[in-house]
Amino acid sequence: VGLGSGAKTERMLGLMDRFLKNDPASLQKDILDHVEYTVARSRFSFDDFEAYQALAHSVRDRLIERCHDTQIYLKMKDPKRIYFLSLEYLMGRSLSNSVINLGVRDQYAEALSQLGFEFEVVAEQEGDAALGNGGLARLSACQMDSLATLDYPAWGYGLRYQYGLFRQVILDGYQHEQPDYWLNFGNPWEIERIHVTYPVKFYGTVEEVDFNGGKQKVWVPGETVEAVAYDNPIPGYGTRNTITLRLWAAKPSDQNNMESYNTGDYINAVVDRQRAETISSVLYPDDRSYQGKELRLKQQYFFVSASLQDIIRRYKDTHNNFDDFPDKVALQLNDTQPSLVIAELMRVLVDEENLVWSKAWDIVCKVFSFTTHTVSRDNLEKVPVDLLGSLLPRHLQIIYDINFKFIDDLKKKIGTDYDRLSRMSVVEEGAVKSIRMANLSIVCAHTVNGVSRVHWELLKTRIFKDFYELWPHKFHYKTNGVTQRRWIVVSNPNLCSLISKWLGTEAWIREVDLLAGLREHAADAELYREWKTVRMVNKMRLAEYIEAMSGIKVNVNAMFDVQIKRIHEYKRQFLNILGIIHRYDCIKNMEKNDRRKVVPRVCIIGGKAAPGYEIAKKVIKLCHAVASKINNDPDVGDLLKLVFIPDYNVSVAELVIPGADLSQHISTAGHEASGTGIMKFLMNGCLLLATADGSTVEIMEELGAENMFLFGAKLHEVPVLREKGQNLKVPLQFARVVRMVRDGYFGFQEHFKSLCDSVESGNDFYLVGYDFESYLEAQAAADKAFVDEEKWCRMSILSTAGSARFSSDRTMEEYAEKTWGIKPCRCPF
Ligand code: CRA
Repeated sequence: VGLGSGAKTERMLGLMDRFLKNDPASLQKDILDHVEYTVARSRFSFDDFEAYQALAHSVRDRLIERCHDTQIYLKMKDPKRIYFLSLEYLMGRSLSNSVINLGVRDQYAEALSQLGFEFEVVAEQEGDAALGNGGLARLSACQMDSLATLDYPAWGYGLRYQYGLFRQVILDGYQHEQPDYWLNFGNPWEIERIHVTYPVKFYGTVEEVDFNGGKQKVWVPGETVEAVAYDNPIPGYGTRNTITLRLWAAKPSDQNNMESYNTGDYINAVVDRQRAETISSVLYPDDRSYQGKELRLKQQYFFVSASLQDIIRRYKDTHNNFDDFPDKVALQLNDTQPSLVIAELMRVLVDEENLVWSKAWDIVCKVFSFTTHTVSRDNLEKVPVDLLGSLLPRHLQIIYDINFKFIDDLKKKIGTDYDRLSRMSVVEEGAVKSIRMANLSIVCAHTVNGVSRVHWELLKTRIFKDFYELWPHKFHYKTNGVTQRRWIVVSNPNLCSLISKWLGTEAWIREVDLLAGLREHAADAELYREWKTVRMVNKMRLAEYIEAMSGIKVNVNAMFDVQIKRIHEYKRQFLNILGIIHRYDCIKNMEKNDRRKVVPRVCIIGGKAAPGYEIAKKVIKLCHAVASKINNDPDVGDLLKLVFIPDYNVSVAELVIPGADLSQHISTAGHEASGTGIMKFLMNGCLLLATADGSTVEIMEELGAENMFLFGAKLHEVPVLREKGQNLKVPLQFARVVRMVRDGYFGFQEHFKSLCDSVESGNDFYLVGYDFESYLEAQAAADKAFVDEEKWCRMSILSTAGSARFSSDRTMEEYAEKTWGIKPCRCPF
């Protein structure tokens, strides 16, 4: 495409009127065309789901148009691009987000209404795209939205799993996992690119061949699988820029065992080919630990190899050597899951492009940046050498070579401190010899980012202390953020209008710092009135959902107290439930008259437990056991309800968060690298009950501690308290509520035994007992604030006003400027 010259640009602009039109009449015609020709239903008779499909295809047309324009423009400008590599993305639904970012929400709503459909009802037909587990995966999705909105030349790469994160079904209070075959009814948000495919190779041997008078290592692979691209357009808000999230699916390759077709075993040959597809079939459902599993390693390499081939192909479109590669390409490793790409890029440069090792290594070290999301060494990813050696023999050699040179240099710097050398080595000796993927990433990346300031401190002083002392300049942090487009504009439209009204502009949707302007109105009685109305409408919507889902009728005037996130011991849902038991116990033991003073609460808990995580599953069961006791106790009535929301996912979050009064982020200090759920609640004016962990510390600085309910052991106290173990003083109320569970007050005595054991003194690693007292105090402070409606409302407004810093727009700007060295490139058409 030879744009650039004046005449051609002119011609291009002349084609403007060829763009799809966005007035309601044109949209209506588009929708009906898609009903008839894409969905293949009569335009005189179609239901909500078919309306959704047609609508989605009509939006898709617009996305494709913008995607093409963006790519054409970027190709012309050839700026440095950021390639974001992540094995997980939690996109949720796309319809509402897309039409809002395209600026055509109201036009579509009108077009639909003339056809007799309601936009909200149609949008509800969409299922979630859940190609990820939790925080890390939703963070990737938020960051893609920000990259598009801020006009950065970015690509996301990932895997197109056929089965996303399992669906959680609760039977008798126990979690059961059901496969999420999300592609069953087609996926209008993706574009299959059958011409964008790459072979990905596995197994085989490494041979030495003569080359240029010397020896050259050559990998002779044993199996080839084809990677096919599926493009998911990500539209920016207030810009024509639409970037691409390219996900790879595995297909059998024609390069495989052609000869077996001649051996007569035709059926088995076909079945064999189909096995290739299993590589991209299923997402691993654990969000913190990775065991050395061959399929997972295959997924990682498959994704990395296809992405890199694509990136290099694009680079080579305009360059004929690798000299400018670091000036044109930034590669971002989202945790260690894509880290094999380091060895893969070395292999391509040295074995295929014939660069000398030192030149290749120089390039590799300039292009990679690495973000770690982990706080504990135990959770760092390791790959057994045997496994890697059999699947990717050449890569193992390359990693050994990288390590050999690294250790050699290191010895020159630190001498023969063998303990330190062995801690820092990329190769871990031991019962199972393994590759430490984090060490590999740090050795090669020019920048290592943490995800909050506290996390950065932990990286420097604990997890990667040795590396920090060697290369202090590499270590930084970019506090996580979430996108206000999804978490206010899409999920809380009433609050969105209210904010725009009081700020006198919608500009905050792109320039999020403007939100701070709400502070000026934090004492305005009129704003209080409107703010409360919006919040009440959201609570009513949530109450309806709760009733439809569980049959429980809740009092909308009660405080809605929410904890939704993955179930983990360190996130301490157990502490929350024990607090609820304490509240219940207090109500039971009160005189009837005193009960009038109790602040009514609806406690809402939701989240999935990893399928093999027994103790987390017991927490879910306990929640149900306690709920069935409390919710059916006439002494308690509306004063206390406990609701478990099943199958927590992005679209459930969009409903629950705007309706929450109080939200809990109560991990033991030092365990949450950042936490991003808290930022969504903050944006929606929900008050926070939290420990000083992860990004909460920065939120506290922004809001002032007086506008939150903080409690619990501080980061530096935790190790000291753990030391004390058995001798740690635990409050009496704590012993009492644990005993109630232990003695079978809620039934299932045997089942809950190990759960109770896990918080017994001497055993209580997560300090549930120690923090219980200050937790109850924080809860009491929340009760007190809630009855002072004005105070609560002011704190709520200040929460939204203080949330600007926790937008992923800020995070992406920091990355662009400080880590990737990229600039916005805005499509002018
Ligand atoms: N589980 C951290 O635990 C953090 C997100 C995103 C996590 C969270 O505290 O907010 O990443 N870590 O940075 C992770 O996935 C592999 O490690 C998470 O989501």
